[in-house]
Amino acid sequence: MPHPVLTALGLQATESGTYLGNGEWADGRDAGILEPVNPTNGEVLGQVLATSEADYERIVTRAQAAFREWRKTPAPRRGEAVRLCAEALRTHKDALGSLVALEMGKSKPEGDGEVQEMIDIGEFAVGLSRQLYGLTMHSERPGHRMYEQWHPMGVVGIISAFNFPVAVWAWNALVAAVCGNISIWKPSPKTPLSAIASMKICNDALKAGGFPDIFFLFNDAGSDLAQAFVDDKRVALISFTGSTKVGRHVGERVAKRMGRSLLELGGNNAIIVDPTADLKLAIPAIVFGAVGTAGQRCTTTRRLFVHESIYDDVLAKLKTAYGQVEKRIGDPTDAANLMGPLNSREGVQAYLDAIEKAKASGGTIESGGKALTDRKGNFVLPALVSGLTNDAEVVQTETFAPILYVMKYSDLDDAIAMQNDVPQGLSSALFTTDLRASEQFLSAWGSDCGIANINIGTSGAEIGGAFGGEKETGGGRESGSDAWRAYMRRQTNTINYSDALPLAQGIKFDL
Ligand code: UN1
Repeated sequence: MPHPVLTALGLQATESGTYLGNGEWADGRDAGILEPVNPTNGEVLGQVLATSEADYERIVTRAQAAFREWRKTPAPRRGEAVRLCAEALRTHKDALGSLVALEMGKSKPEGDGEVQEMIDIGEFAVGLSRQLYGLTMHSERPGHRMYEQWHPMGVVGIISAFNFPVAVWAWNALVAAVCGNISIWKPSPKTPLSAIASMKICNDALKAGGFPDIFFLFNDAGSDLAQAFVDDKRVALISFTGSTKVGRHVGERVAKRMGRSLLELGGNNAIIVDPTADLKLAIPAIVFGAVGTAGQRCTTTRRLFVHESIYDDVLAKLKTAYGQVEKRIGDPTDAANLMGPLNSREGVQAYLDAIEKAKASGGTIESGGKALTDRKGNFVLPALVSGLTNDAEVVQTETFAPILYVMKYSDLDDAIAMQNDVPQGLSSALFTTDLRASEQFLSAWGSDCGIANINIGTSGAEIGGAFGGEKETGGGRESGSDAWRAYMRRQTNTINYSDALPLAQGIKFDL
């Protein structure tokens, strides 16, 4: 019997991981089987039939054919298709949020929050479908008009990570769809069921609304198909979310074939707490940033710089708060719990290795630092580590687990310099009530990250802004603002309505 959370979404114990279009799901078993594991108890949640090479070819061919039609559909009409998806996601929010919590291991409110992000980006994309604006320019030549317009790219590839198994797809796919693209999704092998459920919800809504296929899905049991996908010239854009290590490889491969890539890679995000900070805000923001999603967001708070005058007080308050969190670690589908398990055994090992390294480098474990071996599943205690400097190797490394390195500073310039002194550049925050400190942090000589916040934490970004970061975070931007441009090609048009042929720059070429 499948888990009731799967049943609620109409999923069986064995599901196809391949959506071929035309309502068909592949049923071959030859390409291997994925077995996503419930991180709460180690039990296999279901079987997902992986995609064969032949079926991958079928998907790309069908996606290309679908694009030839979809690009002719007016953008506001494409928006209507996305509106139906957002509406269907709203109807299924509770069930899909529960599946995300179950399969990924994040808390139920965070699972629901992820589905809310899908709905929000869908609604954003509907509005966007009437706002894909280009500029008009004044030509230097008489009787000439210049303007630019934005055309769809074609087939867009989306490779998503286990930590946001559904929202990141929606950020990409729903925006890409109103832009006139067809998308092919390769989800994380750790969370294929959440992907299948999302596809079914959206594709059913499209079909009921009389729309054609615009979303395809494949699952790879190994990494051969994913490699082929990245190298596939027919895929105009690869949007990759995941580790810096894999992202670097993806970026290089896509660049080699002169494709376009959008990279959302690792973060090593910091919060600075200055002497004027309102600790009523700072403490819960730090704890949610460090402990939320069990430290498995790319925006998770991993480093904390506290002014020396309040350091002892802040550390004591954090220890108390961590003690409260410890009492509410457990089954993420139970809404009473604040923290679920890590997604995988490897995640637990990475956490334990980092704790050992922190100790060996002279760090003090102020709270947590252990795996919970008294129960099944991948549970760990969130860790607070003091006594390390920002240049320690373990502090410079993104460990995808709830470990917060707490450091002291005396001068804001130094704190900002330390915050910036990591390879990654995703998210950052300053807690202050001092206008000068706030403006310095947000200035060109302040935070070097793609996201810089005042008096809110590093994670939990809204979809309305462009999301992404600099340096080894990869430079990509997706979701809101004008991130849609990444999914379109710009065309500059000059129209001569005069009866002469003047050349630009005054060049004479008289025959
Ligand atoms: C991610 O961790 O990959 O800002 C994305 C946040 C979420 C998205 C995180 N809105 O935490």
